[in-house]
This record gives sequence, C-alpha cells and structure tokens, in this order.
Amino acid sequence: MSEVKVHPVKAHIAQNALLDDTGYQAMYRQSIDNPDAFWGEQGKQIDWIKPYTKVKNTSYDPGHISIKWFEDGTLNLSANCIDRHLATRADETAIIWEGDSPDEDKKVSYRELHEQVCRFANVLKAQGVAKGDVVGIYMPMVVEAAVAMLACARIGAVHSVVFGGFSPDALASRIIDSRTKVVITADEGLRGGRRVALKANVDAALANPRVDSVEKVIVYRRTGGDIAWHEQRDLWWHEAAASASADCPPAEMNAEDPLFILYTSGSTGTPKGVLHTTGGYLVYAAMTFKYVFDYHDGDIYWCTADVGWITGHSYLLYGPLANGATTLLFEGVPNYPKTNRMAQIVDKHQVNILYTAPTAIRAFMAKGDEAVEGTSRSSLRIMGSVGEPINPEAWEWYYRVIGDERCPIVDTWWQTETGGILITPLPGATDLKPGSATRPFFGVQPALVDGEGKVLEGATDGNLVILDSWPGQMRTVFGDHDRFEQTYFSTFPGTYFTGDGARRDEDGYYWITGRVDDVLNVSGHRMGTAEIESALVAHPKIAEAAVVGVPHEIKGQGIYAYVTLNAGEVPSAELHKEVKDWVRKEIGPIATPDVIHWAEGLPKTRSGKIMRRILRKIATGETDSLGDTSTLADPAVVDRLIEERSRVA
Ligand code: 6R9
Repeated sequence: MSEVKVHPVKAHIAQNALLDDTGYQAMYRQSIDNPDAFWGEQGKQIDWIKPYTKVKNTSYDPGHISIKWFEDGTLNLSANCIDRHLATRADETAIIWEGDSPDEDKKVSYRELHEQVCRFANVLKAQGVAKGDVVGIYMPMVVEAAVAMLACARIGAVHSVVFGGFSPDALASRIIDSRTKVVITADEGLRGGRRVALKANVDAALANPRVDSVEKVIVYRRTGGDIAWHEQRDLWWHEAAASASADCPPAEMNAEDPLFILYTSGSTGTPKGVLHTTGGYLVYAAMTFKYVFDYHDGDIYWCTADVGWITGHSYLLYGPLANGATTLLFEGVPNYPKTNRMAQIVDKHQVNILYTAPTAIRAFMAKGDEAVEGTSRSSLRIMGSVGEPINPEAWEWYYRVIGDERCPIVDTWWQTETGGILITPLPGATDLKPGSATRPFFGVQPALVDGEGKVLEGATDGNLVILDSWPGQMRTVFGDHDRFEQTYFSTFPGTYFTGDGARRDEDGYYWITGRVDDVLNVSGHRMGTAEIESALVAHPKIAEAAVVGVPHEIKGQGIYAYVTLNAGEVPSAELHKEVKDWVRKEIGPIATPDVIHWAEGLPKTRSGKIMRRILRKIATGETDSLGDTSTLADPAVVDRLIEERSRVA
C-alpha cells in the first residue's frame, strides 16, 4: 500500500474547537459504557414538552427488532427548529436562499420562517391534513420546500420528500406505497438555467390508475410557466397562504411518532420507505451537526445537498435549524453559470462551513483552477464530504485548492437509514487521513465481520456492521417491518448490517470501501441494480438485462447495462438512444446507463442465477481474472460477452 499522509489537528482549529481528542475519548467511552446516562444527558439539548424518563429501549434480537428512544417524552420538531430561537435570535437569518441565477437571493429570519411555517401549517390543516397523514413534497430547492417540511412537523403530518429529479413513475410508486394524501409541488423548478416540469410530472404520476389516495395538490409558483390545472384538486400556495392565519400552536408529538418517510434503494425490489421518528432523530441530527462541523454561534453553513436526500433533511435543515444556525439553501447547480459558482457563493455569503460531495469535487478538479477563479474562500473554516468514498487525490485537491490548506475536512460516513453521521472526524480532535472517515461518533459501535458474521479484531477488512442502536436509527420500513428485519438484521444476526465494506487500520480508523451488495452509488446517488434492470426489461423490445457498476472518474461509479433483445430485434444506434431515454423516463436522469452492451446471452448458474461477479469483470476489462466459471450453465457465453465487449461504444 502506498504511504498514507496524515494531517494532524490544526492548532488554530483546536484552540476554539468544542472538543479535543481527550474530550472525544472521554465522551465516546461514556457513550458506550453507559448509553442511558449519556443520551439521557444529551437529549436535554433539545426542548421537550413532557420530559422523558426512559432513554434507550432497543432490541436487535432476531424476530424482535425494536428500536425506541426517549419513548415517553413529547416534543415538537418545528418548535425546536424555530420557536425556541425566537427569544434570542428572531431577527437573525435562518435561511439564506441563493437562486439558480446569481442575481437572485434572499434572507429569511427566524421570525419570518416562523410566520411562514405557521401559515402553511394552517393551509395543510384546512385541506384536511391531520396527525399521521402522509404529505408528499416534490419541490425545487426553494425556501418553501423547507417551509413545507417544517409545517408538516408542526402539525404531526409525516412528510415524504421525493427528489425533484425523479420521474412521474418513480413519484407514483412512492405515493402509492406511502398512501400520500396531499402533494406539494411547484409549477416548474429551475436548475442550471433549465426548467424542470414538476407540476406536469405530478399530473402524470396522478394519472396512474393505481394512485387513489391523493386528494389535493398544492402548487408553489416559481417560474410562472404554463401548467395544466385541475380545478377540484389543485390549489395555489400563495392564494391559500394569504388567507391562512399565522397562528398555529405546535402539536405535541410523542418521541416515537413518525416524522418522515424517505425512500431509498436497496439491493432487491422497489425502494424502501425508510421511517424516522421524532425525538431520537432530532437529538441525533442536532448533536452530530454541532460536533462534526464544530458549529459556533454565528457560523454561516452551506450544505449543497438537495432536500430530496437524507443529507438535505438532516444537515441542510433539521440539524442546523435545531442549533439556531444560518443555513444556505441553493437552488441551482455548483458549476452554473460558470465553473466557479460554488466558490463565488462561498465568498458572496461568507460561508464558514461547506458540506459537499466527492462527485462535485472531482468535477471541479477536472477543471483545475477555473473552479476558484476570482474567489478567495477566506471565510471557510471547516469543509465536509458525504455520499461516497472520497479518493485521496480528490481529498487533497479539495483541501489544497478550495480550502487553501487551512480547513480540516470531515469525511462523514452515514446512510439514509442511520438518520445522521456515524463515522467521522471531529475538527478539533481527529488527525486526518485522506480517504478515511476515521472514527465512530458517540454511541456508535462499528465492527467488521467476515462472511460468516464472525467479528474480526485489529487491522483488517470486512463487512461493516453496527453492534448496537443509536438515537437516529431508522425504526422500520414503512408498512413492512419484516422487510426491515430481513434487509438489515438477518445477514449478520444481532447486528445492523450497513451493506458497506470497510477496512480498519492500525490506528482504528475506518476506510469505507463501498457497497458489498447490489447497490450502485452514482454521483452519490443510491440506486439498486434491480431497479434499473426492471426498468430495462419493461421496454417492449428487451428480453433480459443485468446492470453492474464500473469505476467512473467523476461520478465514482457509472452504470454498465447488459441488454438482451427479444428474438427478431436488432441493435442499432436508434435503439441505443431509445433504451437510454427509456430508463431516464422510467426512473429519472440520474439512472441513465453510461454503457449499453448488447448481449446475446447472460452468464447464469444452472439454477438460473445471473453471475454478476463475471459481468463486473467483463465490464471493467479484467477478463484474465474471471475466477471460477465452472458453475455456469453455458460457459461459451463468457467468450461471446468478451468478444461483444470489444464492440461496445
Ligand atoms: C448520507 C448518504 C449511503 C451510502 C453508504 C455508502 C455511501 C455515504 C460515505 C459513503 C464512503 C462516505 N457513503 N457517505 N461511502 N464514505 N463518507 O449518502 O446516504 O444516500 O443513503 O447513501 O453512501 O455506501 O452506504 P445514502
């Protein structure tokens, strides 16, 4: 292995940091030795209506998976993110909004946010939304997306945010699964100068005969573009909000009442509705935000994630707002209108903490100094990375070019399912190694296990599991607790299985190596190979398909699709385009295959299982290490695939 560079904790950071290494060690020890005492104390960082008397009540026992935290406490999340700051910081900025165009921006104070959320909460109530009802949010990156989420939390409705880049079909399947009652959307979104037809997509999704739960669609006017209107069903946000009262007391919610559903891809089947509840999630999001980003009062914080992903939930909104921070919400894309847009926004709003993804960093890196042209970025103090493994070259570039070797990088490993960050450096406590997410956060007990589930000690690699619960953990798969147990607790019984592989070095640092299941990570977006395959085989000319991930310089992973056509169909350039467009339409642009390999046949075992191991090797050209092919039903298929590969564009 090449030598690993270590970046020791910086003196200027350590001086003012919330925690040094001794502090981290002591708190970590306590969090593991006595989780009840530790979390009992940390839980007090947020406001409770009725304080909890019980802290941890969790079981990873097969057949009895149950996760409860602070279970007899009551609270309201929106009151924690807004109301409780009004006494001290009503006029401070809660959200800085930066538009797609550099000429558009605005600031929303905590007082203004409070008023908007209360008004919109009353709009929801007037439309019949009650505690426990599911509200779909399919919005662009506008302040109203945050208002909608907080308004749901205010009245105890469960939000289900669907990324605005998803197709009508993907939206429909999430609406059907969650039994969404009201959908909130915009006429159109605006990204990189292009309009996104959000309302038209909602109309298309609701035209699906299987969607029968949606009663109302609330439409925020963003562009004023032409849209179809359904008089009985649709209403304008601005009209409904204008007549709504600005007084809406927060609902008293139990700690274990559902807060939101967020769909994410797994290795099999359709996306799962990850369910998070109120108390534990908020305690964990708030606390991790504070320590991981070493948040200090007055810091300007910018997370580039979309609200459609978990990072947009926990670290664009809830974690920062629970801490009374100023959070920046950016409508556009980081390289529009010019490559230096991200750096310009940092300067314009004097951002102190920047949280972004390796795929963005690699795209900037490919452009070199253009990414920072004409900017100083001198306001930056801490930088973060999330979504996929960051390769050491990209880490060093981020560190050197964006952060001028002044800012520590927190490489944060976590998942939709974990609610918040689980493995991460802390700026004042952890020496950094580029490419390593380093050490566990408080209360988190990672372990590496072999294929049989035996826990491995010392420096080694293996499957990453977590041995015990933490407050931010998902509680169930919406509507399917068996699937929850099956997916996360049955592979290595007694532990939570992450689906990731990792290496632990001699200092106990973790290096996440990527998914060990059939989940792809394309530009930080999770996608199941099964989802893309089922979209492909739904095409009338396609008989069979298999999808594998291949290394991609910018996206981390690219999508390589093996496609077998129905008898009588012939591959062509037109069909190639048609198939790519088909997947875009079925799932969304992020799922568009990079490569289509027209395959006469796929390698299968005698029992009919597709051997992906072989397909991965062929896709990456590693044909001299195919491994054991003796279990194949038809070994000749491999030679044909290798021969076909030479013709793949
Ligand atoms: C937060 C988020 C989760 C999967 C996860 C892993 C990968 C996320 C990472 C990372 C290496 C990091 N991942 N952060 N891998 N280093 N710092 O991204 O959630 O969309 O559910 O994806 O992303 O493979 O299992 P989600």
